[in-house]
Amino acid sequence: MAKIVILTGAGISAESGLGTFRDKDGLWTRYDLNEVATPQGFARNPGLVHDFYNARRANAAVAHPNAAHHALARLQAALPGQVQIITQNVDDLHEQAGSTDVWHMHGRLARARCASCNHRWDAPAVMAVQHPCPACTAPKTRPDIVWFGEYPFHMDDIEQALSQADLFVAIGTSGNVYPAAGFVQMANLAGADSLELNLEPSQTITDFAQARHGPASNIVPAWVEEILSGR
Ligand code: BJW
Repeated sequence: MAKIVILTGAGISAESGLGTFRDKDGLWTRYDLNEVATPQGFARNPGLVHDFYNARRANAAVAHPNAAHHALARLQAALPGQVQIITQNVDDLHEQAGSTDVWHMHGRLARARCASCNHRWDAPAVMAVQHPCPACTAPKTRPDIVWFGEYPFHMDDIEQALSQADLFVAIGTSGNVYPAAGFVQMANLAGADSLELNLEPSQTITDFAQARHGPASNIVPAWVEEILSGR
């Protein structure tokens, strides 16, 4: 049974109104990533980091999946057990579209974590560091997000899926951030075919066997239709 491993990034959610990081007007042009997306930044100013993620949680709460998220959910439903979605995104638009078993390698806005005992729980709309952990009561609440210098989630499962992939597809990701940017090389080493679907050529374009460029809401449904019609 053919295995398709799909990596998504901020570009797939751009047409749902959620900002990307490195495009013109992207989040990193307005915020200093060292202050809002590192453990050191959180230690220096947890209030600033919570403000950043509380605002992103509020934006994500009113966002809806677009045609690209729906197309991937359709592909998963049509090929049960053959399509694994790995996302770098912290929104839940894949799940809202009906995808199941999505690996959020950089965490989720919808979850909170205790920086003291690692307990996790559903995030309230507005979080603050002082909120006591439901398990150990420490006032060390943080977003359940993977920041720079931290180890991404699901890496063992991801490495195994890539080693068994027949096709690796990266959608809406600039290829700037590791380890995700290295997945195409891991899939290539495993003998998989590879396809980039992005607005423009990414940093890792030369590692892909094939590429199509344009808005995700156009090129992803078109690709899914081709797969499902056997073309
Ligand atoms: C569209 C579109 C449309 C627009 N349609 N497309 C030196 C060398 C190599 C590595 C390192 C290094 N120094 C440090 C590192 C490691 C570091 C890293 O990679 N740094 C780089 C900046 C160099 N990585 C880490 O620290 C990671 N941990 C780690 O490495 O642990 C050790 C380890 C080693 C080996 C194995 C395993 C582990 C952790 C990284 C954590 C990233 N965190 C962030 C923020 C938290 C989440 C959040 O707040 O949301 O995650 S950073 C940010 O970038 C976010 C994203 O998930 C991530 C990737 O961004 P993405 O999705 O690619 O978005 P953009 O904006 O970059 O690109 C969007 C693309 O979409 C563009 O190409 C557009 O063209 C396109 N697009 N509209 C289709 N409509």
